[in-house]
Amino acid sequence: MNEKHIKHISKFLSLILRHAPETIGITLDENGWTDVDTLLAQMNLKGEAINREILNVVVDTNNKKRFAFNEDGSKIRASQGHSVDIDPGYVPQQPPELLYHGTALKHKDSILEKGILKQNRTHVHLSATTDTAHNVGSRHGKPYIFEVKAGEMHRNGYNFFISENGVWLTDEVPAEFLVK
Ligand code: HQG
Repeated sequence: MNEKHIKHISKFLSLILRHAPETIGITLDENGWTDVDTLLAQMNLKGEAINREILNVVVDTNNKKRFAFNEDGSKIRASQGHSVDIDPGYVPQQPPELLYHGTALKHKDSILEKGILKQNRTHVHLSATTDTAHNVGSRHGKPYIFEVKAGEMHRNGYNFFISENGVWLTDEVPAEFLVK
């Protein structure tokens, strides 16, 4: 299995486990989990040749650890990034004083006006480092990084979660909590 194939399967899994499970006729439970055997069977049915060994390699080698198995390995889910309405069940955490949000320069003015909104996803995604935020922002165009006063938000009652793969999640970031 070459890297290109691994990446292809990873992207396909992101589509299925975050956004459109119905594409291959599967469902996610309320916490985003789906049965591994059913997933593999339905992927094969739709022409995506895969078996458990290949799935394990894709999960293990994924650069952002996007997918996780449950304890006994019978279920799989995406750790963050969903647009499908699931509750990952993460426990609220105390965030660091500052977190970062990488976006495109073209969104800067709108964000300064309306704050950071979750758009199509279940949460706003924040990064612990400017490097990561830079990579996230570069996906959308010329990157721009906002500093978010996460500690202050937390003290004002906003919940923060950290996904299994280290992405900070919250519902929204009102503009007043952006560092000017
Ligand atoms: C922007 C990737 C205008 C927001 C990444 C972002 C992340 C606004 C875009 C994860 C806005 C939504 C999520 C406002 C927010 N006005 N634009 N008021 N509020 N936006 O892709 O955070 O590689 O849904 O800044 O690494 O870019 O897929 O969110 O530019 O962790 O695993 O609206 O996806 O992970 O874009 O990325 P997205 P995101 P993966």
